[in-house]
Amino acid sequence: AAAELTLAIVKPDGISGNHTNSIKNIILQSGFTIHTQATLHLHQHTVTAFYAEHSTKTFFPSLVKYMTSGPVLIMVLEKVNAIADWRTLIGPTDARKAKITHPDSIRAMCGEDLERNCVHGSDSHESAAREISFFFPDSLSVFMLLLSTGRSNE
Ligand code: YYY
Ligand code: MG
Repeated sequence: AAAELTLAIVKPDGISGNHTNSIKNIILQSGFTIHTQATLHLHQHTVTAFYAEHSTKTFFPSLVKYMTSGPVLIMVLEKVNAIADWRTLIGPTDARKAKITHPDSIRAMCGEDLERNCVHGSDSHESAAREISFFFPDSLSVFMLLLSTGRSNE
């Protein structure tokens, strides 16, 4: 099987709570390689564009405030089945529920609740392609990998 790319983000509470190293250890121990990474303090316009699918939801203003409250670590992860496997590792969206149903997940480990859930993961091939090119539009190697898995136009 071909390697696949997905987008992971350590959100502001993950960085400020000093969870970055443990998250990176889990990533590497689970067989992913960190293909690209960048630490950014996101602007509200960037968060609005990234989370466009949620822009009409009632939680959106609060989500934007949270995601702009401090720096985030954005990573492109590479592995066979990276997209689904990273979603499994991070666990359910609601970190409070994750602590009960998926205690070994990353969101159970470092998240707090439905909003402050510590990490992001692309939810599909289509989202991964969109989200990776959103943050790394100029990366030729990312483009080649997306192409090689035949998903550049999804
Ligand atoms: O993909 P995932 O992050 O697990 O959840 P989404 O449903 O895509 O929501 C994106 C983001 O929005 C979520 O990580 C926290 C926040 N959020 C929220 O604050 N309140 C909700 N009711 C749903 C989502
Ligand atoms: Mg999502």
